[in-house]
Amino acid sequence: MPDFFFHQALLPEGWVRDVRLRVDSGGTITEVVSGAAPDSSHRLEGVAVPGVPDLHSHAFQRALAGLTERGSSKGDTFWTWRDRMYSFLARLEPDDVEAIAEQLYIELVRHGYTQVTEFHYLRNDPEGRPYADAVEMAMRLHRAAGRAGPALTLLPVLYRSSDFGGRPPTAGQRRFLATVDEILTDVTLLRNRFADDPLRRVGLALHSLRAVPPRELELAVSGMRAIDADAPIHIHVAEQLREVEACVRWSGRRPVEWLLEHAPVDARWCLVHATHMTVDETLRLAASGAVAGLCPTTEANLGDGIFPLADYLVAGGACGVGSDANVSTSPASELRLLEYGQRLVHHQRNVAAGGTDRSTARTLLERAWVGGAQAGGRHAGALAPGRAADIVVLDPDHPALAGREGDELLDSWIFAGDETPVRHVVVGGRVVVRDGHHPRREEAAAAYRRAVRRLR
Ligand code: NGQ
Ligand code: ZN
Repeated sequence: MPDFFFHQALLPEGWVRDVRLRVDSGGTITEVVSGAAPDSSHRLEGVAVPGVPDLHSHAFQRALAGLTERGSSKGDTFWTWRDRMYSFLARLEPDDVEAIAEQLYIELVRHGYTQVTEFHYLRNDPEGRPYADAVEMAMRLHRAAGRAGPALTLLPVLYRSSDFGGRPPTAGQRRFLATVDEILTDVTLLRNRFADDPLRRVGLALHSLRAVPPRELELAVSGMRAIDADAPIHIHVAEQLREVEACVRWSGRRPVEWLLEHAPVDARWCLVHATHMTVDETLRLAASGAVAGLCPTTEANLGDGIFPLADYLVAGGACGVGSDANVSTSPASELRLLEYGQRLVHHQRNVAAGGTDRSTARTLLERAWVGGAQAGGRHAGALAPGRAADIVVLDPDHPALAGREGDELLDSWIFAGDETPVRHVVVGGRVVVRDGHHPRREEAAAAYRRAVRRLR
């Protein structure tokens, strides 16, 4: 790998000038020198900051974006959206998923995401039978990411029931179903196939407390730990009020409360959404060390509610952002809406800043860098030795960033417009986007158009 040279960079100690980064053949930063001479290093013009991890994606849902925005006489909810999503996915074939995912991942990297964690539950064929290769669909995501460039963490998803109390799955859920043993076998298969690939990581997801009964949750978690003690474990939790109410009826506990009492939740876990929490749950989740996986544009799109970010940050909780249903593909949109939700609720400004004269975008990005990397099980999130060389190079000449210095660059990236001022993107030491251009952009878009037209 070449050395990289940047005129300005954000290191853990702060903003510095003339930085040379040395990267080994596995894509890990080995040395960071500031005040360096450019010498023979590969110069990427602009301002280097860590790449943003996307901690929660369902790639196939990208192709549904925009098709669920019509009112209906019954009133639209998360649950009617979900019915629509089920009928959309019923026809998806592996080729479609690969085309959709490549287009999505290119958009994600162009906007500054360098790693994607796929909460992957579209496992079986349209009749609900496993593919000849049980991890066929996961391999399609892997191939799409191989061409588009982001690092990829794959989370095979355990999905067993349609609701609390082990209610049988519905016909619309047959593509998601597998036993604990089958899912753990998927995990092992994928781990073996990716053993030598520093851009791949495998963990486990439990779809939700609705979809995974307690005994199977326990078996899956202990099985995953026996395979890989450090692997990330994710779960959707407390996203919708109806889900919270059903959980209380079933167990006498709220979902986050139940999970914290019954599962070994710690820093290797990511609780996706966790929208509806009492103050007590908020503090306990923060203390657990788990990452709250926040997906503000999807949560807004689906009418979920607003995460109690202010209390959670004061309590020192870890969090990061995910693109989830992929109605938006930019980390700036997620972080901006995360902060704006708080402003609207609290009638204040700069809620996430966390102190006098602190930059809101810097605080939000630092959480997303650290929490996202933690949730993705990737040693990344900072320009420092031992971390993956996942780098976003901002364009200081972009009108949105012109005349900005230091943290103002970050505040302007997140809060000053809809265009992305990302110039170059590096993943694991490889330049994936150069001067805003992705080499696969046209070809991937053509394949994507063919897929979505076929699916209409
Ligand atoms: C999903 N999406 O698995 O794609 C879910 C909806 C469900 C979000 N939670 C399905 N945003 O929760 O049952
Ligand atoms: Zn989700």
